[in-house]
Amino acid sequence: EGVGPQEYTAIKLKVLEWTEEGRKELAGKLPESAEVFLVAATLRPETMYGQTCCFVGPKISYGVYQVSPTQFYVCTERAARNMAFQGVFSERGVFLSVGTLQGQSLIGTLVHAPLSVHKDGVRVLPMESVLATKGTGVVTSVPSDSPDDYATVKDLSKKAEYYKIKKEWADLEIIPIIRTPSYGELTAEFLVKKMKINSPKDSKQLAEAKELAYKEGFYQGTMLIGDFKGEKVEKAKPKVREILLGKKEAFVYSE
Ligand code: A2H
Repeated sequence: EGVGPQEYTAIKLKVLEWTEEGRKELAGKLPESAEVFLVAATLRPETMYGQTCCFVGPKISYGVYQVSPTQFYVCTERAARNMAFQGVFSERGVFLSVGTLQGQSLIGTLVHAPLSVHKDGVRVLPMESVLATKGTGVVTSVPSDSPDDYATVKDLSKKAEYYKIKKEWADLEIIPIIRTPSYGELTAEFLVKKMKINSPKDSKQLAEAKELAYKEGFYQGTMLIGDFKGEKVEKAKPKVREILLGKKEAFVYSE
């Protein structure tokens, strides 16, 4: 981190159902046939089978950027600018927003998460620690393998009323995706419990857990699911990424 450019896999989560607020804010701004995608930047494409929700920062402002006459991407303006210079939109360097949405208005949106075992879609939920200055400002949640994601979904489930969400949106089943010798089949849960992390605000411990989970998963992990079940993560990771890119469910995004 911090050295040279970071190459992310940008995952396209298609909107299946808007919230009331989202619908209002975008009324009249999209063509009838529009397909809108939340775009989440990830470094762990091999974990996408385990997506259970999608995080936005409730106070972050997102744009709705035109990709083609009928396709639109939701991300921060900063990310759209970078995408424009990476040839993601039709004209290099040009990014056109047809509307803006507060993260708060996106909460509860139903989206399709590529490769996820949760085929009926997953919900957009709030995460306070999403940075507007990194990636796309959208983070797809894999609580089996990301300690941050695990701590956040547990907190959301516990305080559903406070967050004004439905508890079941945070309670989608957490399926094992990767086995490692040190942490078993649910790396994030193991580390969060072992390190006694009680809240998504325990940022120092979460940073440590994230480091451990990432290294162990990458170098020692074996896939438990999907097209490359039984293969080492190191080998499977680029192959899962190629599948997503090939199906146009993802694209390369760097910064
Ligand atoms: B990762 P790096 Cl399973 N704010 O994806 C906060 N976090 C962000 C972000 C933002 N604006 N944009 C991306 N991220 C998260 C999967 C995953 C991730 C797993 C395990 C670890 C992990 C599912 N969430 O990240 O600072 C995204 O979460 C730990 C390395 O650029 C992205 O990959 O190194 C990762 O942080 C990028 O972090």
